[in-house]
Amino acid sequence: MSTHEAIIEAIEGDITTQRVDAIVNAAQSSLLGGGGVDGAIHRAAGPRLLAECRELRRATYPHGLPVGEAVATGAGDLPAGWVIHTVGPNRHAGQTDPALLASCFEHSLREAVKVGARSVAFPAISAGIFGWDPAVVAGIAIATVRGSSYLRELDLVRFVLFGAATHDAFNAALR
Ligand code: AR6
Repeated sequence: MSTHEAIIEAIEGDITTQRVDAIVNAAQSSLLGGGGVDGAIHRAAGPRLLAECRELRRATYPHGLPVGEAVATGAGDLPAGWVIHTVGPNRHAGQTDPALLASCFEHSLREAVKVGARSVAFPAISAGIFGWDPAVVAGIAIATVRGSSYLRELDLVRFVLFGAATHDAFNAALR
């Protein structure tokens, strides 16, 4: 019988330097880059990532990636093997449904398992430019990952947070 249990942890750091199989990008619907963690990931990954995103837009998502969905690409120059792009709900645009944010985490895990990743790093999706309270994001993130059936296929889910306050919020949610 398997006693496998994935580790779920939270650290303070920069997600672009993580040596995990897949990192998750808090993207925008256009998939063509932006500010925040999205900008940092595209800068560190280099032009191959943008080229893959442009191709995804052309071939699969001509109208952009919908909020709550997730899609995987290669990771360009990053140490990770894949980038999983997901679009969080934008509070400033009235997107306040927690189910939309939960679906970002769930669909990202699904994509990770689909490409064969065993370790995944997440940022605090929607807790920056999209205006969600980091403590609320932390609660939804941890509950969704813990409850996900995809967790059985993974060894590690690491939340990589910018700033002590967000890190504290995730540690509180883990306890
Ligand atoms: N590593 C880890 N976390 C980071 C990093 C990094 N390198 N850089 C920023 N963060 P945000 P959102 C944190 O704004 O709220 C973009 O323009 C940041 O401090 O990146 O989902 C996209 O293109 C915050 O805690 O994402 C979209 O248009 C968290 O990551 C929009 O912003 C998320 O902040 C998405 O907004």
